[in-house]
Amino acid sequence: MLIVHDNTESGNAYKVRLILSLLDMDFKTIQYDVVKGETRTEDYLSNINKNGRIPVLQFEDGRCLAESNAILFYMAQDTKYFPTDKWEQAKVMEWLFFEQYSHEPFVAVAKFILTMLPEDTPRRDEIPTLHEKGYTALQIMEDHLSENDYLVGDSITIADIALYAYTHKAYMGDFDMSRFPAINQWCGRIETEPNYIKMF
Ligand SMILES: N[C@@H](CCC(=O)N[C@@H](CS)C(=O)NCC(=O)O)C(=O)O
Repeated sequence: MLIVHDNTESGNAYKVRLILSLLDMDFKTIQYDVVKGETRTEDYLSNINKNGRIPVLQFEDGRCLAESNAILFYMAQDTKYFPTDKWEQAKVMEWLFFEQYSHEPFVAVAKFILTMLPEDTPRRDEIPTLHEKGYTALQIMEDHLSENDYLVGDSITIADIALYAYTHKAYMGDFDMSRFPAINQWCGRIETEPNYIKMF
């Protein structure tokens, strides 16, 4: 059976659980406390991911694939979640890179600091900058989704799955999501997909 090296608080890991569920695949999870450094042990670094992070998808033959968006791409090929048209494939990649460089480092990290670290952490000083950059990313999504039901084409792809993961929990990083009606409607569309599972 497939194994997800996982943490239930992680949107990156949730992307993996969500695509596996949407594809109706069986999997089990192994949980790691990332704050306690459980992904940084010698055993984990040697056998699961030398980059010391979850998520990792481990196949029955033992091979391990890290990086949430690489896992989405691997699992979605030849399914309805990855388009066949080359331009649309490239547009999916555009959103996946956007997610990793312009969205996740701000939207996800604000949630991490406010929900996973102690209330007196000095990292709370980062929140204003994270909000400024996170709001910029969310506004880009809002502008696109005001005119389109999905990020690419006219049905759900891994671009939507990747961006949905941290966007639908952005309020936990104190982002005011009432500013983004098109994003909220798009989240609702994703949540009607057969075999959809919640993050928590
Ligand atoms: N680019 C990676 C990011 C993975 C990542 O940052 N994982 C975090 C949890 S969301 C982690 O494992 N942190 C533990 C650590 O860095 O020690 C992906 O998309 O999978």
